[in-house]
Amino acid sequence: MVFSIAVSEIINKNAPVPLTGDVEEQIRYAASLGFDGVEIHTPSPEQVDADRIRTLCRELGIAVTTIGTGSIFGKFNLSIADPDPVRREVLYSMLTEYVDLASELGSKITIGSLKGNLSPDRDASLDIVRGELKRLSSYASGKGVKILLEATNRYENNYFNTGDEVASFIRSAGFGNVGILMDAFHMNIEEEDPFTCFENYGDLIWHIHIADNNRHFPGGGSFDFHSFADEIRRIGYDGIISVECLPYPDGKTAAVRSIGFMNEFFRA
Ligand code: LER
Ligand code: MN
Repeated sequence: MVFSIAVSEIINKNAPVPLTGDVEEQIRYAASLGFDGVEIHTPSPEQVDADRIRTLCRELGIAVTTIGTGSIFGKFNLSIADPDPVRREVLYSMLTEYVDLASELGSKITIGSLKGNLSPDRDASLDIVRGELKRLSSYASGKGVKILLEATNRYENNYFNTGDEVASFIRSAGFGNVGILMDAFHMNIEEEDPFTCFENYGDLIWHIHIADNNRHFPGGGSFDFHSFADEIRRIGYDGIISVECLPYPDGKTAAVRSIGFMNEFFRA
């Protein structure tokens, strides 16, 4: 199992990123706590110094597990479901920069909040989403990069709210380099049974986010992580589990409490 945590240069106590500020400093801190990986959330991939980050991560023995794109949804209100082709073109060119960075860092990219919302003609809107993901996945494939498509709750996005929905979409579109990102916080809202739902698409789960039901560090709320850990073991998942929680009561405390919890619940 690879234990990872979200880091970002953007300091925002309302965003579910525990370690914020200077990214290199946050990576050092994550490594010092025993994390095996970090996911980097950034609105400006072109400003991330890939050589420095790669060298630092190699020195510390820590991986970059994925690059989060959600902050461009927040900053520019762009999404892969945008009905305006000109805005989608702008977004596509930004996303190719994320893919380039991921390729240099040996990581994946996440499409979560960036899904946006389908318009009332859901079928036509889904065709747009399929088309955008098709060209992005083919660009990413040429760079050896995989894409994580996240199931997020209905209050953030009006489609792909459950793992089943994301799995059927990926399978029917036939994307080879797109997998599912499941997030315990969203699952607790959307899944009929968050402790058995992995059964049908375990092979497609390439990344897991954890936070408690209140989006505090795992163990800081009432989500049943015992049953969740059992489910993860039952499907034989041995991949990345990444903390994406609020910096509550502060980011460092959230990170310390998270790694302690993960060692107790998820180390085999
Ligand atoms: C948003 O709620 C989320 O979970 C992020 O991983 C999406 O980018
Ligand atoms: Mn998430």
